[in-house]
Amino acid sequence: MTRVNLITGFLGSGKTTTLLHLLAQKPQGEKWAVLVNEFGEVGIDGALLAESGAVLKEIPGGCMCCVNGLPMQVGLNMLLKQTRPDRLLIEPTGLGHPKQILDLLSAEVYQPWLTLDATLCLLDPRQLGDARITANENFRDQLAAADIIVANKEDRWDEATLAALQDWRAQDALQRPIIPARFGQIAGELLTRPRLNQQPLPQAAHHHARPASRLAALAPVQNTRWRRSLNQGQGYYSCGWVFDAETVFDTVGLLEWARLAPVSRVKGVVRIQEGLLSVNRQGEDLNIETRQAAPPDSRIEIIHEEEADWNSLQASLLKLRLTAVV
Ligand SMILES: Nc1nc2c(ncn2[C@@H]2O[C@H](COP(=O)(O)OP(=O)(O)O)[C@@H](O)[C@H]2O)c(=O)[nH]1
Ligand SMILES: [Mg+2]
Repeated sequence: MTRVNLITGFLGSGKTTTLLHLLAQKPQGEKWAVLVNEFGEVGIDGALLAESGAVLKEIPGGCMCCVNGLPMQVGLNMLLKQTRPDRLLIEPTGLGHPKQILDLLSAEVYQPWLTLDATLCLLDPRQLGDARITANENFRDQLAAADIIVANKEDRWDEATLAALQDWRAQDALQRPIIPARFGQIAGELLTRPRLNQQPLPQAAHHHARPASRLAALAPVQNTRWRRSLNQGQGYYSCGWVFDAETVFDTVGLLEWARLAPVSRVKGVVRIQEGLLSVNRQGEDLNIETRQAAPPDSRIEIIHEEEADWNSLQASLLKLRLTAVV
């Protein structure tokens, strides 16, 4: 039997950061696996989790329950049957539908294979004050489906944040535990708590559709040293680039580019002269780390509420390459 936890939360709330912290607490002798699903076409979280030692399966390119219904099931089956992990942690995209994923995991075919444990929802309580986010059905469904709320980014809260969180709690009919956290530093023991939430969840109003123009949009910039992929859905747009293993970026220029790009989310794992660098920005929260495990390429992804000027962002990014320019 594999015990499964869903780690949900809106875009940039700290799911991957929390996963890394939880993986570091894996009891010796247990085998853990991670299924990570990203909104963008270019998977970044997999590269961030690669050093954790867990068996990893990535599903990029949109909510796994919608565009990737079948790949998700195939990926899940393979993970369960080939790896037989003691625990499986699933990170759906910040724009994912928790109900469909939970329904799938509760389906009869999986009964002999897995037991659903507590669903943890990462919440950046500052987002409770952003009407655009609180109106988002995914944001609301993620909170509704949770057994435990992890109120993350405590270092960034002010009095208004705390008041918003207290208001939310006062209205929570299930009075679920709210665990405050910094950088997702929570006790691994939370994973072993049972799934208790039986609250019926609304059926998602609409599934993400892949825009017909997606592949067409790729064609004009396709070449051998790098490629770009676009995605859109649920009122969000993403643009990602993958560069080959020989491409090296100017460190300072790249950090400035990531800091100043007029978009809400930037993620990347890129090659620089000194080695490998991960850049992760949510709003004004910017995190930079050097990395050990080397993916063979550099990958960068940006997500925004509107279609941004991808071409000019791309032009400035391309100028930051130090090597062999095609
Ligand atoms: N200031 C601050 N930043 C955080 C905290 N937790 C995560 N972050 C940053 O928030 C950004 C998004 O985190 P990530 O785990 O990638 O979010 P995900 O999209 O939900 O997987 C990254 O830059 C993290 O370093 C926190 O507690 N405080
Ligand atoms: Mg993530």
